[in-house]
Amino acid sequence: MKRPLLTSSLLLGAAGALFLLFNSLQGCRPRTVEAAVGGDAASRTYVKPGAYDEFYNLVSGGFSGQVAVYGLPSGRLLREIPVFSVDPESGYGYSEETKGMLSTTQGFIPWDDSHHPELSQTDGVPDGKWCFINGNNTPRIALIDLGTFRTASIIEIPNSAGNHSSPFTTGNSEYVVAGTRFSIPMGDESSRDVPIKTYKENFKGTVSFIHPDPETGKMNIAFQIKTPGVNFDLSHAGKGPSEGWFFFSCYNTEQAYSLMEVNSSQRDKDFIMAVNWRMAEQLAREGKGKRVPGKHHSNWWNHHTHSAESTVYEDVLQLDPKEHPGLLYFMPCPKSPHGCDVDPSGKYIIGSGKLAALIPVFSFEKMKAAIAANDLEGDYDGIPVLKYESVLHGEVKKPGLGPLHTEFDANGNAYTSMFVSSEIVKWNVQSLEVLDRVPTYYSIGHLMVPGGDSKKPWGKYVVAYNKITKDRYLPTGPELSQSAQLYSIEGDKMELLLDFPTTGEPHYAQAIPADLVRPREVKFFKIEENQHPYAAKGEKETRVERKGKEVHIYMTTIRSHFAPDNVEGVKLGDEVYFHVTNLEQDWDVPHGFAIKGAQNAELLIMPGETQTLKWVPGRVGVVPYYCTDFCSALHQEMQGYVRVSPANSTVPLTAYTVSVDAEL
Ligand code: K7E
Ligand code: CUA
Repeated sequence: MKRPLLTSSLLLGAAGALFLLFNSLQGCRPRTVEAAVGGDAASRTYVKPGAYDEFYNLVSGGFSGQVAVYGLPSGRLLREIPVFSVDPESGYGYSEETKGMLSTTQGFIPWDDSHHPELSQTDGVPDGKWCFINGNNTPRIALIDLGTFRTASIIEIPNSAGNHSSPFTTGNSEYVVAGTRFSIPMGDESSRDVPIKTYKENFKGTVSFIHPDPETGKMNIAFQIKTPGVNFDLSHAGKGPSEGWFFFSCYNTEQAYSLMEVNSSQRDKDFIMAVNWRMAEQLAREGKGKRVPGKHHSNWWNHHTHSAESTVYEDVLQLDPKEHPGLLYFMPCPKSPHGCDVDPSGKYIIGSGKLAALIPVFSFEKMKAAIAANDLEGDYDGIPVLKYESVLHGEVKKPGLGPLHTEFDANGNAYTSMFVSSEIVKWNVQSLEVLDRVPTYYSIGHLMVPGGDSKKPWGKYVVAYNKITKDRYLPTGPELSQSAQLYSIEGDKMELLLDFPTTGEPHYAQAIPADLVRPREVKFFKIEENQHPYAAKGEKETRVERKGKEVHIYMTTIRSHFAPDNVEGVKLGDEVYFHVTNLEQDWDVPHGFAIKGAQNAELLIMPGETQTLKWVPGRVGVVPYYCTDFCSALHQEMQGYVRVSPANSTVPLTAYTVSVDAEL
């Protein structure tokens, strides 16, 4: 079945007008600020000095490639976690140990675009163990361990391009998903080298189900489902009655490949794709899939060696839905849906058509009934398309302009972000009645309620993550910090409480009570458990070794000196590796390491950890190194020298330390 495309110039004109609206209203200013803020807003967000916030708020950094952690309700920035981009502050991606985290089949990739943090879940509720996030550009998923707030593993997604509808989780984090934004030709070289014009014949999509090991957090791709060539945008797992299903929004069902802003908006409806992942899991288990080319890296942080390890997989298990009826269904969804959200009861699926003037709410029960009754309007590239009217619970009429994303509270209400009309709209999931609306400043993208995409939202707040900041803060040149806004949802009416700037561009975010995260907190690494091959677990183990052109310095740090702090016998042409072990066994006492002229960032070494900086000296002389983190009253004394001699020098390789406790 192919529905007719809107090709008449009249309809194109109408579509054009919608784009104009969509593009031109991005700075529209709602009511005045004064009217929007209550008098007691300050006391409701004030966290007094020394007191803690109630929630951790993990926010995507967008084009920063990282995840930022804020406290709520204060909006205070607590930490920026390096994930997909190198981070000179911590040495992530610069130290020899961390480079492997960013390794891919295309080599070392130092940047990505991170969009959707998703907390791991137990019984459909965030459990405070991990936070996943997608890398959009070079398709990857990362897992952050909330014991350390560090990236613990990263897996590359093969046969994908633009990993956007990712990494949403099933109710017990059996899987996180990755759906490709761009469809592409796949397979061997000759099948990939095809004219772009052959999109319809040759381009396909995939959705992948990634399994994180519950113990180690190491990830592998359990199976991948091949789909028609469309763009996947967002997704969410079913829960409760819809547990076992996954829902993905798709656009560009026109299968356009150029002038997308017009050509991919022709159809009146695109789709929500429903995936029976329990069935897929069963098929995979029964060996029904096919191993197809799909080389990818799975990188994992080994907490004992304090180093990244990479496993390279050559292929991936793929399922073809054409061979397995019942695996995939399409539900028609108006106008280029973006968000795809499932309410806490698991009964309703919300599609948010960016260009639609309503919000369709689908009923899982009706979807099951339509499947059972074979109530189809046809098929799309071999996949059954259910009838819109048959699967619809109802439509939210006139909610606002440019609906993007929906989150939920525990009382049956939904909160939808409206990009074009710059507002949050609250509505009731059962009655579909609009209950309240508040302006956002400006052009909200995602929004987030603590636990708001889970079975049991904690509610209390909704946070808007805005695309445009304009005049909200003191100007800082052409680029302004992006902006988040905190609203109370405890009463019937939403109330603006706080604005706070964010790092990078926030897309999605998650929040969780701090009490659920803190029991796993790691304060330092036990030195006796350090299995780094170049660790020096005491100053007696410090030394220098030459292996041809490589010089390995086994170094330690403790307040307030390095051992060794004088090294001689390094020659031009050598590669010097400083393997620095931080001997401290105390909370919050990292030491830093930097050496003059290093074409590299510093190291920041946590207590009990070993990290390595590679340095290639470029000239003869005596070169200082020092600790970069103000660690004690004698931090400024924490320094050393390396003597670099000409390539033909006969100065012997020696290292010595003159320090008060060198023999400890
Ligand atoms: Cu910013 Cu989730 Cu990538 Cu919508 S997406 S806004
Ligand atoms: Cu160690 Cu400053």
